[in-house]
Amino acid sequence: MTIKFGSCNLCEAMCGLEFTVEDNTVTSVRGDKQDPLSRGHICPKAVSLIDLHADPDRLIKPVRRTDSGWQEIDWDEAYELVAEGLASTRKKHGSNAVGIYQGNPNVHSLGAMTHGIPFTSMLRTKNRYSATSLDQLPHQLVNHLLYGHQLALPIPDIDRTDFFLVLGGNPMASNGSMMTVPDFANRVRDLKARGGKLVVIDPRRTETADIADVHHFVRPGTDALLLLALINSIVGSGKTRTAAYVDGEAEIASLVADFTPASVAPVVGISAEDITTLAKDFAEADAAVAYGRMGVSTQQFGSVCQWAIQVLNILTGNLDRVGGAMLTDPAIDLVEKNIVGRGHFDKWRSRVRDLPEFAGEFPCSTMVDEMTTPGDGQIRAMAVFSGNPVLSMPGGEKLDRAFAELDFMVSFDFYINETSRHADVILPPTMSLERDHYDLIFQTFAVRNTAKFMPAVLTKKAGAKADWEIFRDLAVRYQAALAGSTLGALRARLTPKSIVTEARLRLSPRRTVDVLLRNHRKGLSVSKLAKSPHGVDLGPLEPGLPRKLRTWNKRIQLVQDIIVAELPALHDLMTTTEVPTDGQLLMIGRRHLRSNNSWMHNAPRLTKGKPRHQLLAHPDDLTARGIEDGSLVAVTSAAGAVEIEVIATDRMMPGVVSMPHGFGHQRKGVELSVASSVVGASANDITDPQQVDAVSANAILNGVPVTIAAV
Ligand SMILES: Nc1nc2c(c(=O)[nH]1)N[C@H]1C(S)=C(S)[C@@H](COP(=O)(O)OP(=O)(O)OC[C@H]3O[C@@H](n4cnc5c(=O)[nH]c(N)nc54)[C@H](O)[C@@H]3O)O[C@H]1N2
Ligand SMILES: Nc1nc2c(c(=O)[nH]1)N[C@H]1C(S)=C(S)[C@@H](COP(=O)(O)OP(=O)(O)OC[C@H]3O[C@@H](n4cnc5c(=O)[nH]c(N)nc54)[C@H](O)[C@@H]3O)O[C@H]1N2
Ligand code: SF4
Ligand SMILES: [Mo]
Repeated sequence: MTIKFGSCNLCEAMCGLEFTVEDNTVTSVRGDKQDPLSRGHICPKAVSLIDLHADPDRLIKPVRRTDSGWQEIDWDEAYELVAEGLASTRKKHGSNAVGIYQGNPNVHSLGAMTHGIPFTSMLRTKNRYSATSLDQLPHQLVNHLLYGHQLALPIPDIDRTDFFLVLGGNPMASNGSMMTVPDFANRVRDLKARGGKLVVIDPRRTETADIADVHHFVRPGTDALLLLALINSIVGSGKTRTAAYVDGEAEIASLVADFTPASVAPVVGISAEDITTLAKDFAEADAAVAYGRMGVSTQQFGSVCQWAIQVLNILTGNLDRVGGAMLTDPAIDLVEKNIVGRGHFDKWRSRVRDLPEFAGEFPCSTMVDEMTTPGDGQIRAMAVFSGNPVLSMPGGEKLDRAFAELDFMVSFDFYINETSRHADVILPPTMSLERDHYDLIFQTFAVRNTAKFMPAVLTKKAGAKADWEIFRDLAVRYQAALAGSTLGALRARLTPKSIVTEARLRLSPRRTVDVLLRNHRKGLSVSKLAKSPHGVDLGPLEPGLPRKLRTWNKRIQLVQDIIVAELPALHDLMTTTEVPTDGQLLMIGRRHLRSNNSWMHNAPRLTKGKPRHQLLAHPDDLTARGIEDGSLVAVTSAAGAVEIEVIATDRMMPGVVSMPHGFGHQRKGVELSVASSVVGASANDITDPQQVDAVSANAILNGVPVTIAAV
């Protein structure tokens, strides 16, 4: 028996873990009390890693779909099929005929970051999609506009703030997002102990609202009005503390002039008095910080919301201030070292709906259009990297059919899920405990600077491959298939760029991390980190502006044309008297501590107990429709309909219903033995791909108008 230390990579919290290992099997998982960031915090998902590693449904070797079912094949055959499938589509129909989707777990795998990115760049397709546009695209766009880099996201200094305003986030269930904050509950306890306040704005009284000092219901999709009114109130009080490197405060004052607390109150659902008090408390706190997540990102005015949150922090002097929001100083600094590009917006547009790209990706809400609309550039083959678009993207049902029509499809996944069931070949990488890990992405968003390298805890099973090995080996076959020649002939034709790509692919993730660490002023290396298995503490967040700005003139321009262009629409929203109309309700999403997006529903530890995929509704809304608590209802939107059990609860704002995503597993050919308690229905069969954030084209997953009726 040995004890090993590492990190959890399932969500953004990066909790330090302590593993007991016997016979190359993890027998227990505990929180690592000595981890400088998570301090022993852990959630039930980390323990379920034991279930996932032992799961007989998990793929170890590649499988191929045949008329008589799935057939296990060896890696060489799988590589040949995939290289040929991707290359022949490209040769026949052009490079844009191959689409790619990079799902959420991509950013949680070191190998996918170091090797998946160079591999996908070899495909040279404009049809790139990722979970970004189902999620934090508005954050990245706003970072790009205000701070000059898509990942330059100021992080709430939760450990030193006096006033924490959370809009549309539920860190008690999600453990924080675009803010890596393990141990959230204790950090809030400490905040209160030093006299600070937590205020939550959410249409559901969430687990986070339960520990807040103040919770306000807000009508879904109207937060932009609330935020503009807060800015209006603060500007009006003359209590701004704007830094010298910020331009545009006077213009902002005139732009928000109409959006007074009194004029937005009826639509937002919060009284003018409460809005004014909130503005005053925020502006007068020594250090305050506003933070907004999924609920204010994946909604109609997602980009305006994320912009207004930054403006609120900036005008109150809380940007770049201890206890406010600051840019991080990770040991591998993706922003400062330009390891990730600064991003670009609307340099080209999508073929069917003319929607803007961001950082080379099109919005997910139009992926199904690009797959199903005939013409030059139509997607005819797809490569899906750790994702499940059929359950995760709006228009899931249509996508399900579209995947079935492709000429070729490959999934990189260790499960046969609702999406990968359509693949011709599935390439399964090893799972998290079988590979080295360093968190390249979430160190950038953490509330404290730390660094940790986790060597693989388990030896991979015979015949298994890590994701980086798959990308490395497949890249060679793909180049060969594209050149239509032998490996030798191909090598003779290598360009300098492809030589660099190939060199990057040959370097293991561990070596890549070592090079990146040594390249930074903190003077760390993998071998130095190996001596600190609990991780290294690099200290609290520190102010660093304007030095850290990546804008061309090292200044922040508050007034952004593409945001200002949305103000008339917000004006219309403000003057609407009925939201929504015709007895409609607004549907929002929900996350649970024991569930993770569309997967982990086969881990016995997580799925035991009560089901939690139901629709939540206010009792009055059910009574008004003659619907009984616990009964089956039909939920219908402009995009489709599903049937699901409903639970009455006064934790919902009247007029709002909540349904989690990632359920609806009962599909033919899905070899995922999920517990019946988590079957449910897919929320994305009723979210509408036609409705997007007008600025960024991010998906709208919250505030979807629906009707409900007894079945
Ligand atoms: N209605 C609605 N829809 C939503 C959301 C919502 O709130 N409401 N949330 C959106 C958000 S924020 C996100 S991020 C997306 C997430 O949606 P997706 O991007 O589709 O990601 P997951 O559902 O996490 O997909 C997980 C798949 O990756 C596989 N996987 C896990 N780890 C690895 C690995 O290391 N390597 C490989 N190759 N595969 C792996 C799993 O087996 C599983 O099949 O959903 C979005 N969809
Ligand atoms: N246990 C668990 N943890 C996770 C995940 C998971 O699936 N399970 N997923 C991970 C991923 S991929 C992500 S992106 C993060 C997401 O992290 P969070 O954003 O913190 O998680 P959500 O539960 O989606 O929280 C969104 C909140 O917004 C509220 N909301 C909905 N509409 C509106 C609105 O119009 N206005 C306001 N103000 N609020 C609204 C919802 O009620 C909900 O409480 O969580 C990550 N962590
Ligand atoms: S909170 Fe996230 S990182 Fe921490 S143990 Fe749970 S799943 Fe893992
Ligand atoms: Mo996400």
